[in-house]
Amino acid sequence: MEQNTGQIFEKMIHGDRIALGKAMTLVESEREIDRQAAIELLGLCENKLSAHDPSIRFAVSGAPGVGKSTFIESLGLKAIDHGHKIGVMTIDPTSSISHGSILGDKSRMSDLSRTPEAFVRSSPAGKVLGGMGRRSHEVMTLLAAAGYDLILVETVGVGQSEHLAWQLTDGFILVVQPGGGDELQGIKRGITELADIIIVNKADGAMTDLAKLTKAHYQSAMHYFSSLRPEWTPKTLTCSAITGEGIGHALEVIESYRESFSVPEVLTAERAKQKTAWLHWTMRMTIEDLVETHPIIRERLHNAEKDIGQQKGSVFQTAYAIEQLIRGLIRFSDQNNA
Ligand SMILES: Nc1nc2c(ncn2[C@@H]2O[C@H](COP(=O)(O)OP(=O)(O)O)[C@@H](O)[C@H]2O)c(=O)[nH]1
Ligand SMILES: [Mg+2]
Repeated sequence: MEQNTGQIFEKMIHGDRIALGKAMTLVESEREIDRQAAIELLGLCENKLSAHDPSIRFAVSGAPGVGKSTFIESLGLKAIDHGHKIGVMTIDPTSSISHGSILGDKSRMSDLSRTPEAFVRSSPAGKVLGGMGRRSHEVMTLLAAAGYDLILVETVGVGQSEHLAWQLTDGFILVVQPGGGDELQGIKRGITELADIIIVNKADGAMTDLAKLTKAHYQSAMHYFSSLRPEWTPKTLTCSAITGEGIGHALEVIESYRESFSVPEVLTAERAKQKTAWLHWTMRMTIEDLVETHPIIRERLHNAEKDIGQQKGSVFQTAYAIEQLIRGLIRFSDQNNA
């Protein structure tokens, strides 16, 4: 296995897309044997990136239908013209979140997907929180090690997951469409506050003027927020992902963001924060998994639900008893390992 992992690594860092695809499948696999190989592989990537990490990683967020995928395609193609290599992560539309109602993001990016300088990964939904999958941090690591310098993660744009997307990436791009305030676009004020770059998309045809108005609205709203990054003042711009108008400017802003971010101290500190956030999150997921799949706990929960349905017993007492059970199980394994 070890040799195999080394081979995959060597191939993927030298531009072999099949090897990179294999690496991604490996890190997304839940099989124990794959997990071990994935950890080895990720270690090699981490090592390489600690010497030089060429990547900047953005979350691309916004309500469904505002044009995130179309924007990524348009921006990605433009960025490739400027010599970038683009890595994109999206969620498989057959996921439980979108109920298959959202057109496959990868099919929205068909030109980009076909370009050798781009790699578009549609991750299985599995346990995802609004676009950050359990393995998103790993996939970003693989993309960066393979030399993709502009990494874009399309998120689904729901609630608290945006905060996680913000924590795990270098920058937060919020895509909105002309008209309406945050509320009308289904965006919580908190999300606007996270944005480093706000893109008012669909600034074309009859919507052009309204887009300018919307931009002004966001620009004045931004004055009331305190900046979350001392080295950057959030920017608002308009563009059309369909006509390409304004996409060049969006790329310039992204490049200047990258410059402000590429100061070694800033980058090192930010990446350390991201790793820590990811560590905590992935541990929480593991604990949740262990608790939910433990046969004894599962049975107790199942019985508790039945009791609640039949108005039997006290829910507080039941919760307390299960809590004690979980504590007991952890203590028991502690003693075994001591
Ligand atoms: N007029 C116009 N339509 C756009 C633009 N960008 C995307 N759309 C359309 O908006 C719809 C949703 O786009 P999509 O990229 O799938 O949105 P997402 O759900 O945010 O990823 C599609 O019908 C796109 O063709 C744009 O710049 N101008
Ligand atoms: Mg999309």
